Amino acid sequence: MSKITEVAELVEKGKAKLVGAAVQAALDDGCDPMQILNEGMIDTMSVVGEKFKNGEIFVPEMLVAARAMKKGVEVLKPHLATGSTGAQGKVIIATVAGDLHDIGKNLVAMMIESAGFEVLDLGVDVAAEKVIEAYRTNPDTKIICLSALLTTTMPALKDTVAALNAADFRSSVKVMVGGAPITQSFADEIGADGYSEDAASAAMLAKKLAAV
Ligand code: B1M
Repeated sequence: MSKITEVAELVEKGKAKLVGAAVQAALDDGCDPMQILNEGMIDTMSVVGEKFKNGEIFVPEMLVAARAMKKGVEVLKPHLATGSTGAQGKVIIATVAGDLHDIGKNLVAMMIESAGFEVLDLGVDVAAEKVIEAYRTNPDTKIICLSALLTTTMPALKDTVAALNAADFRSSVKVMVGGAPITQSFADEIGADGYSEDAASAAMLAKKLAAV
């Protein structure tokens, strides 16, 4: 079995205590960190999601798989994040109200940090007012990044962007959105400045938006 397949199996089974060592073994074996992340972890979460959808597993299994992935990402982080933090400016990031998914948001935060930004992570289930309050306390923020991972929290994303669009500071900050159910056309429709599909392209987009 390949080292990456081992990581994938441990993530899927939710073996949080063993994943770190398996990721380290894959790195020691010369595997590309991005490949370990994509094939060993992100693809595995899609498998977990499919199994959940088909009724083969339930919420607790999804939760332990998520915990295991987080442990693996901790070991990968120094190999993925290379930038000098803060040089590009400040970014606020949050998962919107009603949504508890944070793995994707954390990866976006990590890649954006790695691209040289200082990241203020507000966590999950964040109300629009909290995002606005965070900007007011950090008016040097260049970009506000919002994740929504459920179709049922897309309206919360829309409302948060609407609240930001109505704020007096809107012309001083860019708003980026993303998450599995989000598309470019939804981002355009709700009035965000940018959308990207994954964490790596989110970091590239952040650099582009910060330069405008
Ligand atoms: Co949930 N869940 N979940 N879940 N969960 C999904 C999302 C689901 C697709 C599973 C399925 O049915 N196939 C489904 C949503 C269906 C839908 O929306 N129609 C679902 C459901 C239904 C639910 C509950 C409602 C289940 C229930 O209680 N009955 C519940 C809701 C809780 C809530 O939020 N209120 C729930 C709960 C949970 C857990 C708590 C158990 C756990 C989350 C733990 C955690 O995050 N700490 C969980 C998990 C693990 C998943 C799956 C299996 C994996 C999510 C994940 O981490 N993916 C997921 C299935 C799936 O995704 N296929 C599923 C890996 C991650 C790297 O990808 O988050 O997409 P992702 O992030 C990507 C991109 O989207 C993008 O970049 C990231 C990295 O490449 N991106 C951005 C994200 N944010 C971005 C921001 C940007 C740009 C790009 O710019 C700002």
